[in-house]
Amino acid sequence: MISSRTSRRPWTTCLVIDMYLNWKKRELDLKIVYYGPPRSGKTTNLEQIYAKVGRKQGRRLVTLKTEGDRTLFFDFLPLEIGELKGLKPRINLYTVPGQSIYAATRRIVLEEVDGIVFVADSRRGRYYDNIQAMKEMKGHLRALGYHWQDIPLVLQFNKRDLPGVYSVETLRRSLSPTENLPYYESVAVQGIGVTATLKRIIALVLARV
Ligand SMILES: Nc1nc2c(ncn2[C@@H]2O[C@H](COP(=O)(O)OP(=O)(O)O)[C@@H](O)[C@H]2O)c(=O)[nH]1
Ligand SMILES: [Mg+2]
Repeated sequence: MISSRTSRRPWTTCLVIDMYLNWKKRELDLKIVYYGPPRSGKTTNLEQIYAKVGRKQGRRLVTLKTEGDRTLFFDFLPLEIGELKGLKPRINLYTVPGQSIYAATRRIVLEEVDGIVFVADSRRGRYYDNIQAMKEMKGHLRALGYHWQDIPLVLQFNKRDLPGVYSVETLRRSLSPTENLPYYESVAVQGIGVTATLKRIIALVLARV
């Protein structure tokens, strides 16, 4: 199914996508996707998590970047967390590539998702990019047969260190006008808010399991 959807891509692309997305589903093998507009800080979140936890666990952060340091395909970081009822949950973190030409890739990365962190860019001028990315994400989930309301979703308002950013309330209202989604402020480059966001999405995902 994945191959036919990507059949117009080079075979190497198909191979890489198949390799990660057809990862043998084990019990409590959970998939969390970091979604959001281009350059909002999704890859930076994974880099910070890798530095804090992943490296200690002997994990590898797989990032596939183009020359301009932009995410190509996706980033991938598997993590293990403590035992839960005798099982060792494995949390697979993914990011989507932000650039508009990769919409099809973003949909593929969302397949079999268990939880989503939506990384919004707090900067002025990025208001509609955030909203557009949220709209696109819901469209992809619908196309994949999900009710997006059924999937745990945490908002992260990133780049709070920059001057003249939108207020938290403005961002919250634009991205979650009625649903009261949990949200965190963050400065991903400094690691601020990254762990809190991750812990919350893991808790929500495990609560559903
Ligand atoms: N000032 C500031 N820059 C950030 C922050 N988070 C990420 N960045 C920068 O924003 C750019 C895009 O980040 P990246 O993680 O590649 O975005 P992605 O496209 O969502 O994966 C990079 O230059 C990061 O260093 C933040 O909290 N504050
Ligand atoms: Mg990226």
